Amino acid sequence: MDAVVTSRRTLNEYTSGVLKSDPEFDGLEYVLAAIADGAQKVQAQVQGAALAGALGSDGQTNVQGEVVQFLDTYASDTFVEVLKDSGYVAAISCEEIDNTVIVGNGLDQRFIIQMDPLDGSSNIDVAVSIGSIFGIWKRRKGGPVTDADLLRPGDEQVAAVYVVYGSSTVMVLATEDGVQGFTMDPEDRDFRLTHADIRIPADNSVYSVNEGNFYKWDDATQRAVVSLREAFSLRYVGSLVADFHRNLLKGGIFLYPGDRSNPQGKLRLMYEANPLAYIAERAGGAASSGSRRILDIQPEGLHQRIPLIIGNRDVVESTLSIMSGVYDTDGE
Ligand code: AHM
Ligand code: MG
Repeated sequence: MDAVVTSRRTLNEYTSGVLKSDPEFDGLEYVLAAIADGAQKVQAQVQGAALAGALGSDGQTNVQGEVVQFLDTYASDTFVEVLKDSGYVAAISCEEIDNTVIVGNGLDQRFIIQMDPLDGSSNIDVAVSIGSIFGIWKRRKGGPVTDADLLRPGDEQVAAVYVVYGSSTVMVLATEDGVQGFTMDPEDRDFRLTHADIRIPADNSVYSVNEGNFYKWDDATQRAVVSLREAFSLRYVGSLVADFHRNLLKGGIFLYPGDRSNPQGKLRLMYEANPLAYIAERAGGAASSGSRRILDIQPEGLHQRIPLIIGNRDVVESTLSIMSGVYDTDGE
């Protein structure tokens, strides 16, 4: 058993083997190593939070007006620190921070990170899977980081990552080289390649949506969800990363549509929809806002919300056709 585990490639072995051959990715391996380091720290904190009395909130709210949990702040501070220390990051935008953290404009600082450091906040206190999400863009050449560097479509990402802290801790990385999943080894805490070249299985079996919002949706969205009900089983964790991860590995569609009170839905374009859309497309899936392919959308604000329909391409397309939406097949 041990021999099998330790023979699996570590994240560092994978990134130094694959990314080093392409100058486009110079330094990205250090950014990914920093994310892995931060994830190890956050995972340890999440596991021990109740024992350390670190569950719950001090009552503060973030830029979205949502209550910030102690672990949200810990995760945000941890990832900002490790990403700064990597030496390759110019700027970090984050769900929990109003304004972008500008790290520096050095020659090596060529990446911009948009992150949700701890996704699924409402599940923190009840031992249900949560996660972290990262979109990675390259800084434009020369000069300080500007809004034009930060507000760029998801199509310009060079990589995207999420980590799910569940019954195991898994880091999923998408680059032009495809989608790879690394599981944290409980012995030495290294991430090892366990899910190579992930493709969303053709057999869709699951739909994931907050059915409690049903009567807030417009008629077309209701019709689309009724049609999914008739065909598939409902699975909804309420942590985007956990719902997305299950559907990526097993086949499925996830929806967070707009509704009467929140026409743009709940999820954020830059650090929730864009990274997961990038991963979904590289795994053969699709992601739409209902009217646009997610990766085509020109962002207007760092914290803007967007409806999200993501998963198996054919089911996303058939769902959109009932919602009268489109998925522009410019994607993969
Ligand atoms: P968060 O980033 O503050 O944790 O909020 C996002 C979460 C997602 O993980 C999840 O998909 C969604 O909110 C669930 O919302 P709801 O409880 O409305 O179904
Ligand atoms: Mg989130």
